[in-house]
Amino acid sequence: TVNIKINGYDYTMKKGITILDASFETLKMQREFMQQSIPTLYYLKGVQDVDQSGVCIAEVDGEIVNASTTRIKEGMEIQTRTPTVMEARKKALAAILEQHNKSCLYCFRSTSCELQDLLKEYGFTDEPDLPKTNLEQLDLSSKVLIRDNNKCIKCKRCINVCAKMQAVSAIACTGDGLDAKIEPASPAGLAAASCVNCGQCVAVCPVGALTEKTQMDEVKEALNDPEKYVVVQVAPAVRAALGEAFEFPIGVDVEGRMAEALRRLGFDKVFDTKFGADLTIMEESNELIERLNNDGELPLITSCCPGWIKYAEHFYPDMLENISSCKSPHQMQGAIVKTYLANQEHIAKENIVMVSVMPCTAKKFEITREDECGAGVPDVDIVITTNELAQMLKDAEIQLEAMNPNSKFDLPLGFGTGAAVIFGVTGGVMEAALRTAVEKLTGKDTVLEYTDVRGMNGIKEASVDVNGTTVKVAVVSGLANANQLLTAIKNGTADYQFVEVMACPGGCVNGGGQPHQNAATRVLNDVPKMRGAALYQNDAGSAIRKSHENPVVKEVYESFLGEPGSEKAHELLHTSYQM
Ligand code: HC1
Ligand code: SF4
Repeated sequence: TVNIKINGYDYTMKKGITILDASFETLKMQREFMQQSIPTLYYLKGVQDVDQSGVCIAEVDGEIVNASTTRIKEGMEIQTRTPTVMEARKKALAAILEQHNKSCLYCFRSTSCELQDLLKEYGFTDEPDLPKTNLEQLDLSSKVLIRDNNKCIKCKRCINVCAKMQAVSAIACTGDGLDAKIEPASPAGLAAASCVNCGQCVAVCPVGALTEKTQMDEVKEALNDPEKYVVVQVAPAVRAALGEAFEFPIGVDVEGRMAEALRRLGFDKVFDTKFGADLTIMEESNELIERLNNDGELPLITSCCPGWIKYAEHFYPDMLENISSCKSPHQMQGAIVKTYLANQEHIAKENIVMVSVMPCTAKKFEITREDECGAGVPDVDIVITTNELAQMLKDAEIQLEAMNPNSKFDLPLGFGTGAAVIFGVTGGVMEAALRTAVEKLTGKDTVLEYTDVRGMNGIKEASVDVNGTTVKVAVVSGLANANQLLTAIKNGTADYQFVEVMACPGGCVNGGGQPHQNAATRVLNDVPKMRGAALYQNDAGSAIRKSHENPVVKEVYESFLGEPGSEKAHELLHTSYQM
């Protein structure tokens, strides 16, 4: 350890860490109970270590140093807010601002923008705010994302997350500093650069340079159309994060409040994607059992993540046979709404507008895929992200805090089990599938909690005993981890019967459409883990925790679908992939 002083206070810190790390340590100790005293703009834990923005600085022995690259030494006296430091930060911010298109009033990231926060803190006003000239064209090539170089501050977080965590490299960079040019890897734009729409770049962007293509207006239009019967469903992971946009602490489950809020927005039916997830488990466990019993293609790989599906189609076309043919839960749910529910309620399927609220940007792409129209009309018509829902609620002056925490989803298709809610966190689909598949294979009541597949590790494995035979399973999240595991499977160095893949590190809870948390918050909290814990708690508190025990699922099979894997189930609930 070494002894240092920060702003006159004594600390003993681990040798070799940076000044920035040391300042985060003081925050953890709560000695500096103000805010983070060294700001960051480029730095992001696990994504971007070096912060060259010019704001991440401190004064040591009368000299200004970069806090993200300078390491602490015995006896070092660090000042983080001297007039010289503050002036230098202001200059750096002014240089960034000069290049930035200041359209804050209508920017989707207004109020969750790391640059805007700093500008406010450092006393910038609107007065010298001249419109930016030489505006660059937006990259609108993607179906789901918008890249706006006019707002880019060249932090390179998107490049790192896309290359290192997702093994995609759809965004590239030439040049240095504020003159750097951040561009898609293909001149034809992001969509042509093999982007898989995962939105991890959106999640880490400190400003509004990368955002989802919003569809809030389409939802409002449908709600205002008296001819339309507008149904909404909400993904598991949304309830674990929506609260953050309304000042709830991280990891608070707002399921009930959210159901009431959606009703107030005017939807005709408010459903939970949990129902679709239970249905997915019925179909997918049936597929697993068939493949195990009939020497089918193994490992079976899960199919509910559309970022992963696009990645597989592009990078592993020879493994598409391994991927389950099951549609993802919200697509299955849409197909059931437009058939079973349409019959029950005597509504023409063409008049139903199915809206999904998802933590995910790739879901916006998924609904446009071929073979996602079980009833001859799209299963799902519109996808909005958690962030878009938060915005819509704010626009309608619906306060989540004021909603009833015990409000319920509508029946019948708003009912789901504990197995379904953990879909939203890495390992959850596997655990839910095992709860059903092992019981079906052994005919015995099985364990409920498969703890080996829980936790935030990027690659997890477990062995399950089924009638004396060992079934080996693996769970990966983050596409770079998926890439590693699939390479091992292809090379024959790994051998599994069942694999879960989620594109986003930590699973859907960490999706590209979830509320933004700034760099300091991400250092102090394991955000995906805290959101995941809320889902495990939701499962533990559920009366029914196995998908095959969902009474509504049973009813829908009995009166409508027949058996899992039936012809009707295939027509409505399964899909295909393209090389
Ligand atoms: Fe997911 Fe899924 S869990 S994909 O991660 O299978 O988005 O939450 O809705 O469809 O249920 C996302 C989450 C979500 C689907 C389910
Ligand atoms: Fe890369 Fe995902 Fe962003 Fe596409 S959406 S550019 S794949 S990080």
